[in-house]
Amino acid sequence: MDKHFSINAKPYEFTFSLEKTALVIIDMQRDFLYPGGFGEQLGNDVSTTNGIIPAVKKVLETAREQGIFVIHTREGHRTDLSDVPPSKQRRGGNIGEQGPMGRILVRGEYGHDIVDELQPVRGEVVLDKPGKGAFYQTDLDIILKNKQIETLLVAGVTTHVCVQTTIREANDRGYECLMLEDCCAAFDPKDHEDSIRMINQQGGIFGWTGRSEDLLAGLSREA
Ligand code: TIU
Repeated sequence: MDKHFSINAKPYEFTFSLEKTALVIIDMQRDFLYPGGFGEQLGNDVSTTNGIIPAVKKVLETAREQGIFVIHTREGHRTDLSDVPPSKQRRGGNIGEQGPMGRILVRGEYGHDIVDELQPVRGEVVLDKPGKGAFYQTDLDIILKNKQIETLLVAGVTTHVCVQTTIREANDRGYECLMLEDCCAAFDPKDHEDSIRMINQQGGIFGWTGRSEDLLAGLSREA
């Protein structure tokens, strides 16, 4: 029997069915979270992004216990960089260059993989994406359709880049999204706060935003 839940969120209560929901964890890769990676090479302070790891871990563990379908995404490219648009190569950081954790944002490199704390387990989808949005040039939409998923719980980094782009793409495709505020981060907290407002404004123009403690509390009481 499917279970339904209702949790406190903005702009109003967020209701969802367990069977039709996926947890999508965006780009929790060493390159964005650990010192020496892509994020830091772009001139950012990674303490803001890696600070969310414990909150994301708690939600991931709860999702596993509850049987919520889990998808992890990774931003990155082929080793020959043939899938990097010239514009991204020019303006997208040092893609392909050697860093302390391997070649920046290249698949198979240590820095490209998901942080130790959030490593996927058997049965979870790992989705490699070349762009910021998780739907662009990936099979995410067909995976969600095959699983009859209608609702996405979204965590990850960075809020204003890959998280927002993915939520906007999902919203246009008819999915209901709850962005987990304390499970997302941007290098600059202002970008994070502005993103929350952009998502839940105008009656939820792109979806809902809420906190993981409300999600976890909601999951312990069926609606
Ligand atoms: N995952 C993701 O957000 N990719 C980025 O490039 N983010 C930046 O903030 N640069």
